[in-house]
Amino acid sequence: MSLLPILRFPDPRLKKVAAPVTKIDDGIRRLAADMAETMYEAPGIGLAATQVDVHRRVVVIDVSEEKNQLRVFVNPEIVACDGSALGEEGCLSVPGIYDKVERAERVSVRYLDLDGRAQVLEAEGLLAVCIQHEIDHLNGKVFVDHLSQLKQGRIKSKLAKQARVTA
Ligand code: GNR
Ligand code: NI
Repeated sequence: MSLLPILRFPDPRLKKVAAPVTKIDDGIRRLAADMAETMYEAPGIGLAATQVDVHRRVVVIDVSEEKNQLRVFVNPEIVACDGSALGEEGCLSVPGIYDKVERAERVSVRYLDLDGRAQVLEAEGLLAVCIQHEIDHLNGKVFVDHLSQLKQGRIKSKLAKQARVTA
């Protein structure tokens, strides 16, 4: 297993739209394992392949307290959703920035597991938020894209300033 470098907003590679996985092979299983290791080490509750500069539709999520309930989603698609709620979000690609985003409260997500079997998961709460956040990444979207232009500008200057002091 290996830790993968995480792209930082506003890296233009975060805007790429990921391609569907056509075959679940050892390369995809290896990618999912490396992404899980990277997510746990960060630490974070989710990671999309886009964030590690791999533009394929693969997501890992673990919202459990004990960090022992890894979920891997290949080609995830929201097939139904309802309700809406405003919740505070953060992102490993936008370190130190947190803001409220409106999301569906409940989602049904269809995806393939690592054995290539089609699955449907009904999610709510933090898991539902995280699934929506990760599918946004696969579509080239970061949570700050949901914020006003004014806030996006402030976030960019704050991150640029951080980058200068840590350089
Ligand atoms: O670790 C993460 N925490 C989080 C908190 C609220 C809403 C979404 C997230 S996802 C984030 C990890 C990440 O950047 N995934 O893309
Ligand atoms: Ni993110």
